[in-house]
Amino acid sequence: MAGAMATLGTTGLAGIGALLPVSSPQAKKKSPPPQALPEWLPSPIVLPFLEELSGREKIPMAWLLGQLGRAERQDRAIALANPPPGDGLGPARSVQRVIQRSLDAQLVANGNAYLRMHRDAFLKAQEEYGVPARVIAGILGIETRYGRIMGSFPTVDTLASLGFANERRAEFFRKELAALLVLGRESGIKLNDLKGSFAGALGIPQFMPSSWRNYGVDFDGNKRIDLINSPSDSIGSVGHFLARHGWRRDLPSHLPTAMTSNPQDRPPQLQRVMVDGLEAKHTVGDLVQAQVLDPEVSLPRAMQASLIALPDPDLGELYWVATPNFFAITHYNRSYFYAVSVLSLAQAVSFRG
Ligand SMILES: [Ca+2]
Repeated sequence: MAGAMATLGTTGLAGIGALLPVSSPQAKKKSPPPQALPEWLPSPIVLPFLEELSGREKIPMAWLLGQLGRAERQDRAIALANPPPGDGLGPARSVQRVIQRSLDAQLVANGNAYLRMHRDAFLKAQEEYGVPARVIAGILGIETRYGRIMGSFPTVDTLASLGFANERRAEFFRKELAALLVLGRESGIKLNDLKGSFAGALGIPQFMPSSWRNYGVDFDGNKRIDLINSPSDSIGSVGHFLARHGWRRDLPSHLPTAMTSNPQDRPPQLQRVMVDGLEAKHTVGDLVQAQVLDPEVSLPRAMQASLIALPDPDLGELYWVATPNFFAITHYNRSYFYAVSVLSLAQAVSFRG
């Protein structure tokens, strides 16, 4: 992915080149922006979409067409967004393996170095948002290995492909394409230079365009939100995102239990305090009553918490008590295993490591 990095590294957000006549000698050679859609995009659907966006956000149609006019259909992104059933969820689906992968020595070493290098931004995010530095470091490590792997899919082309040449979650990707176009218009970021994941996620924290607009913060004080080149902005934005998705200062994210079971033989008292969704629906008091938590546990009885099951082929299921902070991470990526990865890495990294 080094090639992708090199491209992204030169994607400065400084200019407002998208809005003004460009003056660099290289740019002068470029043909004028296209005023029509590429053939593969279905005009009867895309034109009304752009017209609606143009009216709602007061963006000239010509500018929007200019952004999409050279888009190429991203068949690989479409394939990756439509995995065959069961793909990746087969026998390899093991929480112990997920934890082990997150504790990769190189990843942990990179995390420690990143924490030290950007110490001030991490401490500021911790102070402002109440999210521990190591949790933010856990997210950035799992997402992009600290900015090393940010994706090589051209973002405009990718979101247009997933929104208009693909069925699964097309509505979601159309909204993200709209958010990207608005982001480009209001920030001056050159959209056609942007590269990211096969799903359109961008930058060091892999924010979708709507998250960039809603939760991105300027944390290094240069008046621009730059999640591609600025580690500080990325660190602050992750803290802000988690705080806005229910992270609570000074509370634990989870408590592993020592219990395991075969999924078919789940004890009924566990079943009563368990969830399989993305929010806690019980309290610490309920979990004490169900004998999942020790009565001596030093957590407020009224605090929200639920039990979650984490599949493991060797042990059946492992059970963790998950608090709203655990679930805040699942809003970043809707998967228990994702949150487990982040929290495992978070526990392994430190400023002193
Ligand atoms: Ca900034």
